[in-house]
Amino acid sequence: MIQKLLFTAGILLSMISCNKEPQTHSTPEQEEIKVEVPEFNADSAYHYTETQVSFGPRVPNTEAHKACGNYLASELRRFGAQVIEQEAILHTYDNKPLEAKNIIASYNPDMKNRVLLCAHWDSRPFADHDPDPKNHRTPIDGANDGAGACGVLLEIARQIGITQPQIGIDIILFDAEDWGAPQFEPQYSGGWCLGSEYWSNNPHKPAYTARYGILLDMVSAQGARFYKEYFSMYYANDIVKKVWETAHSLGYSEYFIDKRGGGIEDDHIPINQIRKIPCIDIIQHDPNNSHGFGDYWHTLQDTMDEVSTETMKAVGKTVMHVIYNEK
Ligand code: AHN
Ligand code: ZN
Repeated sequence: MIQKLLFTAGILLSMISCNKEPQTHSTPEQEEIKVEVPEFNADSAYHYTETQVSFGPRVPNTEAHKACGNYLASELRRFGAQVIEQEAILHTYDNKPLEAKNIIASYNPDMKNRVLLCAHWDSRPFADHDPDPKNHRTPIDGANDGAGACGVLLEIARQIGITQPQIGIDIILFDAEDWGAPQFEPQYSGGWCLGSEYWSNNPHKPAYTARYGILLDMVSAQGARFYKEYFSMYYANDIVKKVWETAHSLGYSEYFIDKRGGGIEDDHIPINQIRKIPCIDIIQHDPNNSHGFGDYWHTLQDTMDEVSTETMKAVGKTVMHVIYNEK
């Protein structure tokens, strides 16, 4: 407000003191300070997504999961991050032990001002929403539900490795998000977000905190729409506003809808409630679907065929503009 008044006063003064064409004068106040934001390469993000999917479903306790976890950690190291692989035995809704690994990549780890970016890297062991009940116990590719958001974060990591923003960044790829109780076992419930819950109780650095967090979940599908998720607005409404306004300023209002979505139990819940870091969830929402997600959700149709570089670009570019504008 004060800046606005000074700016207006500056224009008025220059108009009074100058007798012709005052609008051609450029005062320091009129020069916009623009931050250089590196380009987000959506083809790279697509490639990182495809590579994850090529391992097969990243279901904890499988070889594909182990191999993909090593791939993600080694890529993040290649992009110059300090990487911690946080391993833990976590327990499913029906008390099965899972060999889980959160992958934590830090840039400028000693900086106090930090932003946390996160996604889950595991894929669901059950296609329990598949139209064909024969597929309900089959693990999914999770091209969008898992790999796509990690693909976006890997490309952001690559860019940060080249040009650092003015703040510290942590990128966490959480494990064991998607082993929630399946539809075909209605006697059970819960079991989601085990990796983020573990990290929230056991952060990689004691008393770790960040200004805010941005969780990406299902941000790569063709035609995806992102609505303002309920818990994100409850815990971190200023971040929701900042992200949506940034997206709109970049021409992505078609993707980032200025409407409320429902509340989703996702990795941002333990981050908000246990770690107490205000964290939003950018997650695909389809109001025409009874479950609220894309048609492919928890089906065998969640494949690379559904992945769109355009959607990934809208999200990747938006998140990069947000973090490179922080100081
Ligand atoms: C529930 O269905 C309870 N939460 C959705 C979280 C999720 C699953 N995100 C991706 N897969
Ligand atoms: Zn899922």
